[in-house]
Amino acid sequence: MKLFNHHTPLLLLFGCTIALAGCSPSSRHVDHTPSAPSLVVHTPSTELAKDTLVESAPRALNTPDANAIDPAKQISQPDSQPLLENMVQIPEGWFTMGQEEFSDALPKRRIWVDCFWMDATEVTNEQFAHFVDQTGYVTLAERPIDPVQFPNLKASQLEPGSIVFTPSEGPVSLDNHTQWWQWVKGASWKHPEGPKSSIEGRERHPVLQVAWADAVAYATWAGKLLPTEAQWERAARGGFDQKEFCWGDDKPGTPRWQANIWQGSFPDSNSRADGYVAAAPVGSFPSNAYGLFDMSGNVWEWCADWYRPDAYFLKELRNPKGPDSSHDPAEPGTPKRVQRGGSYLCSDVYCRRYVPGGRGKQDVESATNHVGFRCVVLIETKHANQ
Ligand SMILES: [Ca+2]
Repeated sequence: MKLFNHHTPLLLLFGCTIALAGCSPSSRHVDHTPSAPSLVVHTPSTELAKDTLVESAPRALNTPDANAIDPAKQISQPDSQPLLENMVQIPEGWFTMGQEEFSDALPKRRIWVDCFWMDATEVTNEQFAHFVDQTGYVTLAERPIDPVQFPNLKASQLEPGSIVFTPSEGPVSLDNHTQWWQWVKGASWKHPEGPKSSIEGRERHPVLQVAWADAVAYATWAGKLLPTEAQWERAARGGFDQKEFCWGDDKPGTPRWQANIWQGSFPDSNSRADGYVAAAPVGSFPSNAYGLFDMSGNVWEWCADWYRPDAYFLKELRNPKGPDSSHDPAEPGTPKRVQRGGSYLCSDVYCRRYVPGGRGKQDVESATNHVGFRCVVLIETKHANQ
């Protein structure tokens, strides 16, 4: 999904126009779990850690040194939680990746994904707060804008902030995101809707207002990775190969709501038929067949892959990691990573991409209050008697 990025307030301030697109507006299983396996954990690769620095740091608007976390802590693991706690093992196997209704999710291909573990839920505010407490990490949305890059801005215009969904007062055309997205000074993961909001009492809600680099920083600290797009879709489908939804073929709400999405008139009136107007506490809806919660709706989830609309033409069919670089014809030159799963703003009226094959794209510097993430761990299983 493409919305705004950390530069957006500046563009708006100067009256520039930017192209806004978005949310489509944008097995057979082999049980690989031997008895009494020993787990060899693949710690985050140096390649990914470097990638974060190379691709994201130059675009950060503050002074990188002021926000760098201790490298020693980046590769350490949380001090009290076993690595695989609250994670689900996803069996190795082939699955059909892609979905006909989205041009950037074609051609459909048979893809092999090795066994891996995935967080059962999206990363919560409580978990992210622990990470911040341990590392002192400062998210992109909390960082002031670099006056060196924007020397003509007044001091008040350099203050940090982020993008917040703001319902319109009435029905509007769906071709202009600025009617429901606003830059809010002081919005951050601690204040997802702006400085007057807080995460108190929302400890079990997914963390919001995190840019791609923020998600990678958390994952690296936790000894985990962001999922590849193939891992994410393999997990989301829960073994229902080529089904429309993560849970099979039943339409949402028939007979029950299996995901936190939007009901009513978008973006002005949410009927709350599924019980939630905004993000719900993780695990509020039924899990899929693999035991994963909120793989559809609630919040978009960052993936590791660069976004390209032609990514599915790549020849790699086993554990694909996606293209080497980003390209979005709608906004050339803006580096974007893939997001998956859709959010509480998705529906069949606007943004159908809450289905398992739907792809999202977003500027790596963007943070909003409907984007979060979850992590994976790669393992090798060895029989105890081997
Ligand atoms: Ca909802």
